[in-house]
Amino acid sequence: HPRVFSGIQPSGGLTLGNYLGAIKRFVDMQNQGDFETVYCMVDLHAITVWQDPADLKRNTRELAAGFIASGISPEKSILINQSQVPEHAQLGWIFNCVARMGWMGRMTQWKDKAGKNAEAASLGLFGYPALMAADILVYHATHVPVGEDQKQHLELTRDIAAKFNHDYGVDFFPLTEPVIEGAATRVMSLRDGSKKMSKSDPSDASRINMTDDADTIAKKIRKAKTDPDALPSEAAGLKDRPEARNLVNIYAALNEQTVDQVLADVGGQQFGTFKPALAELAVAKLAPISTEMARLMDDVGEIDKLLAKGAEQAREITAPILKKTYEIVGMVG
Ligand code: AQP
Repeated sequence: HPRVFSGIQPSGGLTLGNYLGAIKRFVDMQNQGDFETVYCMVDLHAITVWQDPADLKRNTRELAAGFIASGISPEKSILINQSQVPEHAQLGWIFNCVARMGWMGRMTQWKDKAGKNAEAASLGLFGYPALMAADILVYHATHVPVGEDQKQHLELTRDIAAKFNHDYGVDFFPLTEPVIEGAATRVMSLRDGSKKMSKSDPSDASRINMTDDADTIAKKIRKAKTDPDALPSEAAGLKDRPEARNLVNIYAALNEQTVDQVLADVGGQQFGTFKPALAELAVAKLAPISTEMARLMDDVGEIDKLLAKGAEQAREITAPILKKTYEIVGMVG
C-alpha cells in the first residue's frame, strides 16, 4: 500500500480548521483502506516558536486525544509524537544541507510568521520546511493530506527529494503528492474572511476550538461576521462573499456534502436562519469528539503508552530508510 504521512503542531488547542482541513481527511484516508497511514504530533516543529514546557506536554497529549477521539485508530494507523522517533530530526539535518537558503526565504509561511523582525526569528522557524520534508520522506510517504496553506511546503518537499536524488545520483526519495480535498481546505477566521482560522490568532472569537462547549460554539457562530444578503442557490453566487462562503463551506464539510448540495437546501435563507442551523450541526458533530477527548485526557498514562508503541512501529520503517540515506551520503557506520 502507498504510505500517507501528515502531522499537526501541538502549539495550542485544535481548531475547526485543523479538524476539517486535516484530521477529518486523515480519518477518511485511514478508513479507505488503500493506504498505510502515519499521523504525527510535530512537537519539534512547535518549538520553532516559544512554547511553555508544561503547555507543550499538555498540548501534545491533548492533540493525541483529539486524533483518537476524531477516529484515528492506533490499530489502523501509526500514531506518533515526532521527537520520539529520532530519525525525523536526523534526516532533517541532512535536508538542511540539501535545501537552499533562497528556497526557504520564499516560503509565505516564513514571511508571515517571521514578519518584519526576521532577525529575531529562530533558525528553526526558517528551516521548518526541511524538517517537514524529512517527516514525510523518512517514511517514503507518497501522499500527504493537508490544508491549502501547506501546498507551498509540499512543493518544497518535492524539490528537496529531487535535489537529493540528483546530487547523489540515486532514485531514492519519492516525489510526494499533496492531497488537498473537500469543502474546507481553507477554513477562514470567523471575524475576518480574508484570514485563515488559526490556533494562534489572538482573538478566541475568530475560531472554533475543538474543546469549546455547545453554548460557546453557538455564540461564536451567531457573532460570525457576514454580509446582509440572503444565501444564493448555487456556489457561483458566493463569489466575492468570503464570509458567507466560509460558513457554507464549513456546513458542507461537517455534513459531508458539496457546497452546491448545501445551497440547494438553504439558498434564499437569511443568516438569521442559517446560523442557528450551522451551530446545531457543528455542536452535533463536535460535542462527541470533545467529550471523548476529555475522557481520554483523564488517563494520560494510556496516551503515553500508545505513543510509545507508535514510536516503536514507526522506527521499523524509519531506521532502515535513515541507514540507507547515511550510506548514500557517505557516512561511515
Ligand atoms: N484554517 C484552516 N483550514 C484548513 N486547514 C487548516 N490547517 C490549519 N489551519 C487550517 C491544516 O491543519 C494542519 C496542521 O496545521 P499545523 O498545526 O501544523 O499548523 P498551521 O497550519 O500553522 O495551523 P494553525 O492552526 O494556523 O497553527 P498556528 O496558529 O500555530 O500557526 C495542516 O495540514 C494545515 O493545512
